[in-house]
Amino acid sequence: MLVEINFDGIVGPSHNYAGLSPGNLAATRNRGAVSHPRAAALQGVAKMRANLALGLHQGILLPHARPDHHWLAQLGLRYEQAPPHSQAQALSASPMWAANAATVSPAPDTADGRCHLSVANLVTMPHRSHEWPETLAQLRLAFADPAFAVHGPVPPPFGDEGAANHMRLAPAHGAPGVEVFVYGVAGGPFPARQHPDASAAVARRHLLDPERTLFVQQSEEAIAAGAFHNDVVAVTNGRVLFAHEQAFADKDRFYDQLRTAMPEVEIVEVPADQVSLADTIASYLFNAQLVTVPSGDTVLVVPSEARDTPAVWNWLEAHVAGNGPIRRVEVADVRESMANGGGPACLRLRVVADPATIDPRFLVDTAKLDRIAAVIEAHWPEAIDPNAIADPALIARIEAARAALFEALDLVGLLDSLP
Ligand code: SUG
Repeated sequence: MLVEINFDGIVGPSHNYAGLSPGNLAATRNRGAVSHPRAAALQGVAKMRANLALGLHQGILLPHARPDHHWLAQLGLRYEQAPPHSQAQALSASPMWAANAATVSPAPDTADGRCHLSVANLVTMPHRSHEWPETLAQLRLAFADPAFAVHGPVPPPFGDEGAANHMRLAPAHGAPGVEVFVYGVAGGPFPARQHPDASAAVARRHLLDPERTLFVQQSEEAIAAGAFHNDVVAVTNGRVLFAHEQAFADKDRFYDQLRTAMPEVEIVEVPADQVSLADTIASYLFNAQLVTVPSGDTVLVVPSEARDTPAVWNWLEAHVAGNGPIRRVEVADVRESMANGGGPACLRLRVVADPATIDPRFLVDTAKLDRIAAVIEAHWPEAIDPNAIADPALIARIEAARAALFEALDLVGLLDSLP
């Protein structure tokens, strides 16, 4: 039976605020602030627990080896003598944002009836460009069953940031759906991180039906306002598209195409005169998990910043009080991740599959989350000052923390041979 499983990236022990992503306003604003890796990772675990309590299926992706010594070696560097910017790029815990791990096309959408995953190359930002080899190793392990086809990255220079720029609509998770690839062309002063040729390549490799595959340009004004990924201004689930009025370059054309491909689509558009792009970016209203719970209701899991932003909370309350498709709003506290520009939706990768076909080490229940939380409590650094990342004792602590987690999850040695 095909169900949706959310795979959350466990926040790694090196989580810190280095200001590495131009165009990501939270990350650049918090550059140099002291981070709290232990609290960050426990916030992530609490979000997973809340998802389980909603009746959803939950998986995990693991923190990567940080610092990334393989990558530094390719640059002719060792961590100890690397310049500060290279140290920060090698140390980032950015693999936590699993929505950027891969693009996923569930089996009902593909010509060969397999679920296809393409690891994202993330070439635009140096600190993210070296994630894909370990992500690919994890995906190959978790999705080794023939029900899946796991692809390597699209070659550079075509930037691909994975599921954060991909949306799926389907009458039910296990039914054929419409896949929407959102790319960027211009972003005002900021880079457009998803190249249209990368989106097209992923769609071809995933053997999608052109009749049910749409390519849509993200609006320049959205990227310029801080929506460095489409999932900051739009999200889908089931028959519902929930989007800001200014998310797309030509929304009328997109909505027409969507209604043709899926006449039963419900488009919930938030007008700019009720919620500005600035409030959208500050609150991450759309970087929410839009999910179907077992009762059949649609629930939106928003970050607590959405409750703290009056225009956003007013809009949500009015929508739920009216007869809108979103029946309930849940609030998740992921403030540590949010301060680096990553909300509830950034932290998860959605996969529609039969859980029996997935390596059980990548699936969690509350008992396993208890074990993970105990490792985090015992080993994750409480705080990291980004000016102190050269400290060998801190690096030793970070490496030992990940090793303890791998031990607890029975994964020691399984990711040692990277592609
Ligand atoms: O790529 N932040 C991430 C946030 C990713 C959010 N993901 C989605 N929207 N799906 C990024 O910009 C900041 C790291 C730092 O500056 O230390 C960072 O990489």
